[in-house]
Amino acid sequence: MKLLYLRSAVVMAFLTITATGFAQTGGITSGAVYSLRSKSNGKLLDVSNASVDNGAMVDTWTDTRSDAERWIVKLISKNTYTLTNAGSGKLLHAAAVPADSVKVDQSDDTNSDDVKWVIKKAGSGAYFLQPAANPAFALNLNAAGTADGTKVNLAASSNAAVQKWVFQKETAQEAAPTLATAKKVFEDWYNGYKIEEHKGFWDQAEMMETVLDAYEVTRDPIYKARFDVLYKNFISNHKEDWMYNKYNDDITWAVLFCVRGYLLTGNKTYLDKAKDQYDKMYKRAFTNSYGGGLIWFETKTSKNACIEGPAAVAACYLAEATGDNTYYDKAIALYSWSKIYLFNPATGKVKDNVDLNKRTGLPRTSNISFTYNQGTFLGAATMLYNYTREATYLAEAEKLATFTRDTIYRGRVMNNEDSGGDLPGFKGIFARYARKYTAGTGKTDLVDWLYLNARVAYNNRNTYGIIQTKWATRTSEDKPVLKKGFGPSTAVSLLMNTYPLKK
Ligand code: 7K2
Repeated sequence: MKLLYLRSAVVMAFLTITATGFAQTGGITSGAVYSLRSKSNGKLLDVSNASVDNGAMVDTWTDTRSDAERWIVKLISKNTYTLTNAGSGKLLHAAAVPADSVKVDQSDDTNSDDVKWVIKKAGSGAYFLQPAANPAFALNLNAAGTADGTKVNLAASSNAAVQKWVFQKETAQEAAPTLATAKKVFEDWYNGYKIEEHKGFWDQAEMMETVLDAYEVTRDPIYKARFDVLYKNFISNHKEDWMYNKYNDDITWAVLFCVRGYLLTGNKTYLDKAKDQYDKMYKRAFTNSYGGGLIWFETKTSKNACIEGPAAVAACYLAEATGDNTYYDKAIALYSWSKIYLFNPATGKVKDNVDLNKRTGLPRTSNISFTYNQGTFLGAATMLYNYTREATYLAEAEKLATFTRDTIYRGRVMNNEDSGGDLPGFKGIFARYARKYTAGTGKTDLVDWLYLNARVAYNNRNTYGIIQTKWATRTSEDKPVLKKGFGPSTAVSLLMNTYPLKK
């Protein structure tokens, strides 16, 4: 009797019997959220690039507090668990019958052994994870790599550090996008890149619009105060009259922060500046070549979507701010002219520019599309719909939105426009007008996709809280390069402009 009692006491000390009746591995709580730190390189088990796709690889990465590095561990049968990634909702998965070097990725729940792992104590608070199909193998850090992004795979079970994982219980996090996460990425970007010290023109104008977005959606006076500082800096860097700048689009981007600044704060200085600079820009930029529209750069012949779109939006805002409906007339004229050369209302595609073909002397439209042009035309269609209530504008807005989502990105996370000085900032402009469209028309067709983008982008932040412009690619741990705040501003715009949207 005594022996039996003792033996079961020993057994009880090693096994905890759960509600389901299965023996759990000591120290692991079923249903809890964990990070798994490699005993070999000190980094956390992670879904590569915070992907939500089946088949995405699993690697190890610096702890950035990303949900891609958090796993919900659930007891399935004796000492056997599934590990569900908190970011993607997918399960840690052996990609083939266990053997040396078999890949480990994530997958939907297959209900089979390929998503089940036997968790065994490895001493000193660490554990081994063996694929349920064959415990002769174990989850293994590939080639003892030390860099961020080192993959994991399967290898013959051993006692090596590359197979030992320290389970650390974590508190569940708020999933982006929320007010709190949007404010947090805003602060990390704004302070990390010292936005108030930037001297640029159009990139600074668009970052100032991001500050206005933050004020518009949160009404937190901190953003208004910052905008006032940024406005003063802009004037001190670029003076009161910007006509020395030959880029008509530059003037127009700056007019946008002025007129929106007025509409949001009531400061008349901003409206006066917007009107003065818009009128001067329009006067010099409007020509009858190709039947209308605005010249992009003084002395050149091309008419570009990056001037027609913002100029149509700015005219709508100016009409709103002044009550002068002749600005709406301008917006309608620019928008209608663009439908001939730049924007195909049947597909929703905005092409970049029209210019003279030097050989034939005929106008030729480029075929390339960028998100910022999709965005400003989406904004113009939305604002003209709200002014005229004509169904055509609404239908065209919907085309512009769904072309961007379905044809350019196939419903996936926006992960391009990263080269050069201008392209990295384009997507933030799209996100701004995606909110305007959703809030202004009640159409919800972008909401799920924007949420997907925001969630993945947030989970790809680095330890500085910075999210680079390729939202579906993990941001490296490099310290912010102070001059390059434009690309990282796009995710700030994305989170700020997305969190208020509801389906
Ligand atoms: O060619 C234009 C435009 O049509 C095209 O979409 C982009 C991207 O490049 C330029 S627009 C970028 C300008 C914005 N304003 C300030 C200028 O310094 C900058 O070239 O290829």
